[in-house]
Amino acid sequence: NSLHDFIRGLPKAELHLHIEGSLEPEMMFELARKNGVSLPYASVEEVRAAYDFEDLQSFLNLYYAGAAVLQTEQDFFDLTHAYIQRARADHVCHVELFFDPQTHTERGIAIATVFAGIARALREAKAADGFSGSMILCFLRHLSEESALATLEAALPLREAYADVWTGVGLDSAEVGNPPEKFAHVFTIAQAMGFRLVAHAGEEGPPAYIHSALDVLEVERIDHGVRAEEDPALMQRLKTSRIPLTVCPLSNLKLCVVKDLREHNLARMLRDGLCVTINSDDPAYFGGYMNANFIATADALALSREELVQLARNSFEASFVSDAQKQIWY
Ligand code: ES4
Ligand code: ZN
Repeated sequence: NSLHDFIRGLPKAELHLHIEGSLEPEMMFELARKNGVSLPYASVEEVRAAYDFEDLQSFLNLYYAGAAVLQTEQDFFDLTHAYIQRARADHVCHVELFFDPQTHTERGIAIATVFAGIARALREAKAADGFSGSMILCFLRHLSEESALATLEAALPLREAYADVWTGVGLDSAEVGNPPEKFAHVFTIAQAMGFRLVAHAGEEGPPAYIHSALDVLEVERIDHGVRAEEDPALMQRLKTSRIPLTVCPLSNLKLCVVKDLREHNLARMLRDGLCVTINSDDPAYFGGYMNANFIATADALALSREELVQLARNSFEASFVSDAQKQIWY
């Protein structure tokens, strides 16, 4: 299929990728054995069989359980290195990856261990073949704002040492019942410190959460945002401001945000002029990395080559790299 080959060869940026969500069952088992962590599954096949989700929470339960096998700096390096290899194979040349320190510090892992392993893999890839990557620290929204503030405070001593890779903060985990405004203070502080800001909004939550992510948190991108379509005024706002949406089609399918990819609103929003991007979210859990997301979406929604090029261009436009670097990429 020549359209599929065309997709594979397109240079792209990935802006919505939870590094803990790139933990493949094989590595999960290997690390569990090495670190003496017990898993509630007997085999890799059993783990894969459990990846049948009803909603975001049913996924998060498994995702946090899986992440418990990550313990050492080398584990975080190996995880990130494996992701980068897969990304490069998909012609992803830039990633702004999410990581969830609270998932690890709550288990007694030092935040410095998490930073060191992820950053070493990103730096090594940059030195080896120019692969570009940065890190967005995400706060878990099911936890308190005090916990988010404590996490930012614990990370601040690392800021200088990781200035080349740690560019932003974000907000993820269980959306409904945990609106953006719960994290107003921590985002105000992060903004004053010069961090770039993003938040998950409008995945399962209502359009009002997208409004408050923009107005209260003052984020520069919306992660998911697919429920924006329910609010015409919001759609107009996203269109005129070119606030990017980092959409994750296979994630939306696996978490039953849509029941069929052919019903996904990605093409409508793209054709309406919004800055829509395609991303993989948690590729080890949702059935595919970047190209799998592009190909499944292109097939389901009959995307044209021009539209696929627009999606790839949008990914660079929406990235947090310098304008000079964007000029080079598109
Ligand atoms: C996530 Cl799909 C999704 N939504 C919200 N939080 C997350 N963390 C990891 N994947
Ligand atoms: Zn996500």
